[in-house]
Amino acid sequence: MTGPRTPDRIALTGVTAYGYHGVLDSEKADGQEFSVDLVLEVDLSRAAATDDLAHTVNYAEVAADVVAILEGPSQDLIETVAGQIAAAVLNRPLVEAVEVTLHKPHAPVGVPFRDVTVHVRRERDVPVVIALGANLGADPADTLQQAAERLRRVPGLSDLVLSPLFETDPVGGPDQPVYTNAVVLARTSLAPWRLLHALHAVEEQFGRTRDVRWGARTLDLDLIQVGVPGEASEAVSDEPELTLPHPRAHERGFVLSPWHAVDADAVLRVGEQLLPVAELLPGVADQGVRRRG
Ligand code: A4P
Ligand code: MG
Repeated sequence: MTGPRTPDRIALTGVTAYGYHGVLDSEKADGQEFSVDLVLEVDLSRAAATDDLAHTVNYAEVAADVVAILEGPSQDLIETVAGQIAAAVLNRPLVEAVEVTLHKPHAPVGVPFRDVTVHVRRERDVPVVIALGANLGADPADTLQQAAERLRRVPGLSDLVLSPLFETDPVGGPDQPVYTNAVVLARTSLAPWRLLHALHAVEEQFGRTRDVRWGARTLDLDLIQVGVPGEASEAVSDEPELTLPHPRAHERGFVLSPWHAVDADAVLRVGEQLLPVAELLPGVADQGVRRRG
C-alpha cells in the first residue's frame, strides 16, 4: 500500500506572457504582463529508472499550455485563470497534483506595490475501473469483498463502488477452478503507475504469487481504464508492463458483465473506437458468466 510520502516534484518558474485578464475595461483593452510559477507533483521513479521522456512530464509542453491560457480568452479574475492552468496541467497523465502561482505585477492597485499573486493547488481526480478476480482460497467471494475494503484504504483512491459478484468459467490458462469476478469503480489522484503498484501491494497482502500466466490465483487486480475515454484525462499506454486500457477487457465477459452491472453507461476504448460496454456484452454471452445471488 502506498504510504505517506514526499512527492517527486518538477518546478517551472517565471513563465511569462501578455494577456487581457482583469475586471476593468482598460485591462481588457490594453492587456498586461502575467507570469506563472508551477510546482508539479509527478511520480518520477520510472523516468529515473528508464531515462525516457515518455515517463516524465515534458515541461516545454506544459509551458506552452500555460502561455496559451495566459494569452487566451480574457477572464475577469486571475483566480479563474489559475484554475484553468491547473486543470490543463492535471490532464497530463503523470501529474498527481499541481500548485499554480499566478503573478499580476502591473495590476491596477492604486498604490505602490511589488506584486499580487494568487496561489491554487489542485489534485488529479479521475475515474478508474479496476477488475478483481479470484479462484483460490477458502472463499474467493469473501476475498473480493475484503480486497475492495482494502482498496478503500489506499491513499489516493476514493469513492469506491464494488459491483455485484459474478461466477465465471476460467478463460485461458491451465485447468483451474471457477472464478469469482467483480469490478470496482473509483476516483483517483494517483498516476497510473503508482496505482498499479498499489494494486500489486494489495494482491501480495492476499498471498498472490505469479508463477503461471493466466493460472489460478488468490487475487488478481487489473487496471481496466484510467480517465474518461476520449477526453484529455484518459490514460492510453501500449507498454507491456502497463497497457491501458486493458488490452483484453473488451473480449472478456468476466470484466464486462460486472462492469455493466455497476455502470450501465460504461464506455471502453477498443483501438480507435469508443464503445458502450452494453454493445460488447452480446459478443461474450457464451463465456459462462453468472451473477451470484
Ligand atoms: N500489465 C499490463 N497492463 C496491465 C493492466 N492494465 N493492469 C502487466 C494490470 N497489469 C497489467 O499480470 C502480468 C503483468 O501484466 C503484470 O506484471 C503487469 O505489469 P499478472 O496479474 O501478474 O498476471 P496475469 O493476471 O496472469 O496476467 P494478465 O495478463 O493480467 O492476465 P489477464 O488477461 O488478466 O487474465 N478467467 C476468468 N473467468 N476470470 C479471471 O479473472 N483471469 C485471467 C487472467 C485469465 N482467465 C480468467 C481470469
Ligand atoms: Mg493481472
